[in-house]
Amino acid sequence: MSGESLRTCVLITLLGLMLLESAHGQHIAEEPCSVQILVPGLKGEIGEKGEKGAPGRPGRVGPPGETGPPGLKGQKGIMGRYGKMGPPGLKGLKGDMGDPGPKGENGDPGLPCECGPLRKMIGEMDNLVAQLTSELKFIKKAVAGIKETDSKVYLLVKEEKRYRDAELYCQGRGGHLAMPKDGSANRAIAGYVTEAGLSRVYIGINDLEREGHFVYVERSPMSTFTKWREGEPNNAYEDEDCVELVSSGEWVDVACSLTMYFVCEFDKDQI
Ligand SMILES: [Ca+2]
Ligand SMILES: [Ca+2]
Repeated sequence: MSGESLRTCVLITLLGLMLLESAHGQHIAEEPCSVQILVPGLKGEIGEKGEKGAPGRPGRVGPPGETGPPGLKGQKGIMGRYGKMGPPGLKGLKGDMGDPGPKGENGDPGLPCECGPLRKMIGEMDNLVAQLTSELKFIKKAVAGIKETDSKVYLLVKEEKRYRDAELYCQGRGGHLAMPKDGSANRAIAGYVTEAGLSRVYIGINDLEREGHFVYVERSPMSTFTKWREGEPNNAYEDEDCVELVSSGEWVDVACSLTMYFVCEFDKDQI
């Protein structure tokens, strides 16, 4: 647009505005003028309703819906294939023994027997078995193992016997009834008796040969060590020539015919 026509346009526009002020609502004559008018015009009347627009874009994906009520149970499926073979089961209980079979035929006649040596061997074996049985019985009756000092081994025998039989029993195993010759030996024997829950046992002291003259069961004279309970030995009823040791370790003279448990002693050198 040239400067001339711009000027014309502005002039026309200004003229139009003046006309607008004098005659409101009057249509302004159209002019071939493309210059934008910066001053806003008055609000026009409401136009007619336009045509329906094109459909909008699809909305965003909504959140997952809640779980619905369970539907009806479907029909049973067809049977599956056979499974693999399982591991072998546990061994069953042993069955009853069967009936005895028929008797076999007689064997060939044997060679003549040289029975003398065999009988001798069997006899020796019988003796050995008897000896072992006796040893086993002895061990079973010995209470709670053994007790020992530096030179002696003590064995408590839980079998009630009279004094003489008890000494014979100990002698049969290479020992004697226990002869406590000092405080430590006496304490060892007393402790043994207490641990076994017993109250009294025979020990190897007596005055069988000469009343009031006590000696060890091996006939050796008494050492200086004694452990008489107060008031003992008293030779009650003039019939107490044997000695028991009570759990406190004290000695009491008693009748030799009493039966009670006893303690044997063995020299360590001779075991
Ligand atoms: Ca006496
Ligand atoms: Ca007495």
